[in-house]
Amino acid sequence: MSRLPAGAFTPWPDEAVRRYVAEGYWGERSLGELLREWAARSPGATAVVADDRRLSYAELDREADAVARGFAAGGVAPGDRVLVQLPNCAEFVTVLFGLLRCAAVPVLVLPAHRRSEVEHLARLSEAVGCVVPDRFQGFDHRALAEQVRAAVPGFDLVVVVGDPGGATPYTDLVGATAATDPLPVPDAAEVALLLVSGGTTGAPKLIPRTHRDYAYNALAAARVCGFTAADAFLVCLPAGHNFPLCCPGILGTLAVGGTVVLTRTPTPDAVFPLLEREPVTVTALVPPLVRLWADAAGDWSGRARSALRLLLVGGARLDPSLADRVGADLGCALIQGIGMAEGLLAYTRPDDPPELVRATQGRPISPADEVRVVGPDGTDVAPGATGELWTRGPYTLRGYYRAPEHNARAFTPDGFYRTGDLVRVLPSGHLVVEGRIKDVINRGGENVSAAELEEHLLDHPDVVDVAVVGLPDDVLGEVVCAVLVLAEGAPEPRSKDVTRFLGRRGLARFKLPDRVVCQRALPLTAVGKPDKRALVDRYARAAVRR
Ligand code: OOB
Repeated sequence: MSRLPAGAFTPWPDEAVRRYVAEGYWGERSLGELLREWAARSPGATAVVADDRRLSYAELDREADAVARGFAAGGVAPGDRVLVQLPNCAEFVTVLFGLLRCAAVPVLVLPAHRRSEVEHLARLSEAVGCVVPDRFQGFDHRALAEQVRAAVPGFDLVVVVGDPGGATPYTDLVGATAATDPLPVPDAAEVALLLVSGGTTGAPKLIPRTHRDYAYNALAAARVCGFTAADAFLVCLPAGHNFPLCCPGILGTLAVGGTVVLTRTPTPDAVFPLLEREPVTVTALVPPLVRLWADAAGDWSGRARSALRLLLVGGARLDPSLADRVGADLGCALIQGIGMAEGLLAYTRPDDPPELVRATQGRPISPADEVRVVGPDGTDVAPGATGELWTRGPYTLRGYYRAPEHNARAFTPDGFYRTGDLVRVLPSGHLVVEGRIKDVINRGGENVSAAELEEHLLDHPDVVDVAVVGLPDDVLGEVVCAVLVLAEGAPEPRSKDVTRFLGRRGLARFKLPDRVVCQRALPLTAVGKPDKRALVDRYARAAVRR
């Protein structure tokens, strides 16, 4: 069931579909229809708060319809892909639901992505256009959108939230038509949206999520976290990321009738005054932000602090001593977990013993999640031993978007997703993340693919060989180190020169190396591959952050 190009979506096998439907994991309604139900249930309740905008459920419902009609009038057809690269603002939510409601497929590009990523994702998804802010954090997104429009055939529509320049203003889109023709209603089995993966190979991959699997993801996570209509969820991390979007995030909060509050900046100086005004009860953070908030909590007034009941932490390893500071300094309960845009989500439970909450990454949120822990030979390790996490289930993908070769490696023939994460499982079913075998650096919750960076660096005229590794860091967990081998006689570049080179190639800032070192040759392993472990050992001491 798909209006997408061939190879875009790998369906679950019939047997799994029957089971997930029969056992009630998958519903029949698309996300756009679900919003209609949520709005009918509590039309006057506050759905979205951001900047100077405050939308009730009825208003959100109406604006999403207006956006949908605007896109349809602008020529966006069912199944068309549209990049959404918005900061955390009310329009992120209205545009998301507007696209879902005209059966278009939002591609959730993050605001930090630059030309390299955006152009690649536009080509890969064959997008018909994008929705961007005018500027965000000093960066001109309108200019980037124009570059992509010039480079990618068929990418014609640029909608701008804010000052439109020569492009289509969001306000025109919303006011475009008063028509009441019925909007196309996608089937719940269709792909609703595409998420960007942290990736292990060269360029980022796209993850198709269907209406029914994503709706289930949101609701199951909301249940596990005890979300109710009384909750107000603060979106601190970029809204297009799976964690704040759906784990339970924006969708899980709306599903239970709560309020979604969005902030463009997650730092204490921006967030703490907001917490004074809005009685936020829960938010989701990556570990470096937990540390920042805990350090600043002394300045936090009792009023802001008293509302916050729960903090969700995931995306990267949370040090148990930092976990302790959630209660001590921030005065709220902690749920920690491991999640992935590909699907599987594990969380600790509110009634778990404190030791499990501080030192494990929780257990899968769905009874239908299947988890295997596997050794290098592909067989299950002994109970409690460490191995690679393989998983399948009602909200875990069966294939990346248009990536047949990668899919052949990333999935087993019986549909398990090989996560590349190393875990062990406690008798209680809780997972403990012990590391990873994929070549990714987790920089404070942002995943940087070593291969992607290496490909760019090899294009530097003076570089003949390169290895990108993660070095341990107290604050970010890991930082990015590029080890370069230079051409005979080439001058040793300064770190700045290398990051400028990568910046000019349009790479997101969070991927730029924190440290650049040069060697005459790379150490090799017994099979002749770059010995990354030796490089980490050599440079681990004296790691410096940008
Ligand atoms: C979520 O995360 P992604 O897709 O940006 O990244 C997923 C990857 C995981 O495969 C794992 O390598 C790493 O990030 N990760 C963790 C972790 N949580 C994620 N590594 C160590 N400890 C953890 N607690 O889409 C996502 C992240 C969190 C919650 C929900 C979704």
